[in-house]
Amino acid sequence: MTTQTHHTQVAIIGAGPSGLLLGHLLDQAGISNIIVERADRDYVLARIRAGILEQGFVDLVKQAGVHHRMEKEGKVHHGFDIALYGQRTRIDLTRLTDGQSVMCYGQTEITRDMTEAREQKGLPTFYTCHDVALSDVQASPVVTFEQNGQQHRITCDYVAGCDGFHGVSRRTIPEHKRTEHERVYPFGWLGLLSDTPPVADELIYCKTHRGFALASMRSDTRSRYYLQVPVTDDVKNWSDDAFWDELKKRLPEDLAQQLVTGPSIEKSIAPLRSFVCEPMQYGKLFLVGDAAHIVPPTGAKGLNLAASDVSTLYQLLDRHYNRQDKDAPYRYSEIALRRVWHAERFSWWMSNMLHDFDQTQVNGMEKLTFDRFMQSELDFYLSHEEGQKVIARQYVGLPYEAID
Ligand code: RFL
Ligand code: PHB
Repeated sequence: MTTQTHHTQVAIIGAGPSGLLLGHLLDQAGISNIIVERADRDYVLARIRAGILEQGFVDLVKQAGVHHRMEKEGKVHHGFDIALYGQRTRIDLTRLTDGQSVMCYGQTEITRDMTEAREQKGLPTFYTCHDVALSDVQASPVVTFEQNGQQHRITCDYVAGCDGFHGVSRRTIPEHKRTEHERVYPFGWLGLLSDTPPVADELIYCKTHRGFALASMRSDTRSRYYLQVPVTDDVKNWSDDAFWDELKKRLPEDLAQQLVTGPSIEKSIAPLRSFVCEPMQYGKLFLVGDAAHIVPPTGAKGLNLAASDVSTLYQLLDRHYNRQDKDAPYRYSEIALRRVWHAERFSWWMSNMLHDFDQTQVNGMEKLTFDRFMQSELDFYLSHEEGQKVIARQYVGLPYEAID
């Protein structure tokens, strides 16, 4: 069988939000790129994931020129609630951060927008690729794969590994050249999507004696709710009725009475994990987004962190190709990791504070002691403006590092 050969400046592995956003930004800067994706197009477009975008992400989407539907349909959120055993405190993001906010617009929608825009521009994307492999990434990178019985080979200057936690890019870095930091939590999030009006205008994070719950949304007519469940639980154990019954028990009472229920469109359990791979780079291979790090979703940071990696990498590649700064890309890991660790810490902190740790021992402490510490810490932060500011500043997202 003959092999089809291609050449591009940057080969991008993965057509999720990281890969697509990077592809658009590079194209705007005149840098050629090809995306190689393992799944089929419809599967990629059907995935239900994040819902909250930081301003930095929104700005990047505008810079990439794919913002038109997001601006029309996305909803700016100026605050959210934390309900601590039924007692609600509003975190007024806009007041506490001198004017900032977040955007409620689904990852599913932004992925669709970026996919369609890429097709309209005629930028190359290979879907349903098998046996994707990277070689010679320290000198002259090559990406090989098979698609519909045809072998392909891409030669390129750089490879952006945007292929998520289970992708091939991170595993291409020899084990002795990377350090992986990981914490797996003893619970997961059972998510339910339904065409019902959201129970409130803003998000509500609920800590209760029955475990954590989150009331979120995708639009005025589509809700997204989550329940903390044991990591060993199975979605088959949860009928829609069982989900709604449990949610009502975890929402503040006045809201539980107003909750509109209906059939689920999607229901799944996501495990919670904190993970960082250091460094995020090996020669001419860069790890971007979930390929390099995972945060538990409690701080709404996963997708946003992926976007800040994209911003850093894009700027460094732009300097390399358009400003003759040949060494710029080698700064990627050091710059990206600084923001990664901030988001990891915030997401870990929010997760510790809001979940119920169903164990006799947590971090070497009796569960009861641990819960009391966490409750007291959350109480402390919520009870005064300075504490709320600490939460708000991190929730809207720390500024992207300026690259000089
Ligand atoms: P993705 O989205 O996993 O995309 C990776 C792509 O790579 C493909 N792939 C391969 N392609 C080629 N060869 C291979 N060998 C490959 N292996 C994999 C995959 O098919 C896929 O298309 O990673 P990316 O682009 O870095 O994006 C990361 C985000 O998806 C993720 O961080 C967020 O969804 C996390 N997240 C949230 N983030 C937020 O910022 N705000 C939120 O509100 C939020 N909520 C969430 C979340 C994640 C959740 N789950 C399901 C884990 C809520 C949930 C429930
Ligand atoms: C979501 O709507 O999916 C969502 C919102 C906020 C989070 C996590 C998930 O912290």
